Amino acid sequence: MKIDAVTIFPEYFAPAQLSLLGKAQNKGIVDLAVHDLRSITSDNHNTVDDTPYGGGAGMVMLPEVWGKALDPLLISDVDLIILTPAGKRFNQAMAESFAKVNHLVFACGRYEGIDDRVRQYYSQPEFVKSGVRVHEVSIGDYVLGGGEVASLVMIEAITRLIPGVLGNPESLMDESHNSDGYLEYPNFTKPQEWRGISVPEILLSGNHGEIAKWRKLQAQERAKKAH
Ligand code: JFE
Repeated sequence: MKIDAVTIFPEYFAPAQLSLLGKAQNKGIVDLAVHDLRSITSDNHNTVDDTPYGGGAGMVMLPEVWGKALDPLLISDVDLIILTPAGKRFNQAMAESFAKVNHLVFACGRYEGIDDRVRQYYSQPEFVKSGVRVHEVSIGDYVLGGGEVASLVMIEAITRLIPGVLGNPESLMDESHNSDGYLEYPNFTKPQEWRGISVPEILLSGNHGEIAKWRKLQAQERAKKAH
């Protein structure tokens, strides 16, 4: 999978070189390119923002700069993800569907976000015909300083679902049970007793049928408390 991220803070993507995602890049399964939006600017001050029409607080990112950055990336068969707190909420189903695509482009805004005409422009029928799909996505109901951290969250959730990225495909198999609330049972490892607290006996029984039943019950109890 080809992934482009466009940002004025490329350093936010340094953690993408670590762990599973870093290895996936070394293996050639994921090809992540981070583009510095400032390098696209042509004025002496590297301006990327201006005051909002209609007034109000803060600054808005210039469509001209974003157009120059995105035009060469949005050729065909590509999903453009514009991060915004007003977008569709990212979830596991969305991660699974994005894990199947060829090319993702993350537009990471700052300030009060990107001039809305950027979204409008790449949503036009000519782009739809050439396979450009635009998505406005939020990772949750809180306001971040910009789209970088949200993109990193999405990239991690998506890329670990690509075949060959996760070392052990069995840990992905269990996640498919998530819709029945199977994923969120409590886990235990050695030692059998720690600071006076014992591992539940059932987990030492070797009875896999009973263990599965117990885990399902535990997950359901947790789900009741959390949601
Ligand atoms: C940007 C900002 C005030 C945006 C109305 C670009 N889930 C999620 N939370 N926050 C974001 C995503 C996010 C994504 C991109 C962003 C926040 N900001 C900051 C500040 C109002 C805003 O939009 C700029």
